[in-house]
Amino acid sequence: MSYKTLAGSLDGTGLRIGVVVSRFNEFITEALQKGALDTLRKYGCAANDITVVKVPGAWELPIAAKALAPQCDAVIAIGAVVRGDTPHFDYVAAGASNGLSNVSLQTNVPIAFCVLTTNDMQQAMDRAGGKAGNKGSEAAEVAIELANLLRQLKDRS
Ligand code: INI
Repeated sequence: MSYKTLAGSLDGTGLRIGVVVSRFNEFITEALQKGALDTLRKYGCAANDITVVKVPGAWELPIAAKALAPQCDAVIAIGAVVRGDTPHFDYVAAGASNGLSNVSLQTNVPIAFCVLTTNDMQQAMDRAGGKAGNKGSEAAEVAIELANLLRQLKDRS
């Protein structure tokens, strides 16, 4: 018995990728953005097929991703939400994650979730090019893989 198995490749050629980036905790999000853009280029995405959109904070990522998604094969959403002394963290983190999930399902455009939600700044730095790698780079790989997978799935229907 042989099964048809579908999986997206890491070939970025011809893919249009949107990168939505929050400015809050900018030194973290800039490092994540650099990781994402370097990896997109490494896998063959053309510079003029990549659109970077800046928003003030992680809360604003979903609305910008929703406007950008129809023009893209995949979107990468980048933010850094760092826990403080009040429950604000929980509202911003939940709004960003639920909102981005909803946008992806509503638009059928994959959104790679690169919103760090950390207890402190050190944990964020560790994940933005520090000892835990660069989550922006990982998100770029996910965006390319999912864009190619969704193309295959759409071609079958
Ligand atoms: N936005 C973030 O991206 N990260 C945070 O850690 C953060 N904190 O802690 O407040 C944050 N707040 C701003 C929020 O995203 C909105 O921009 C703001 O509430 C205006 O809508």
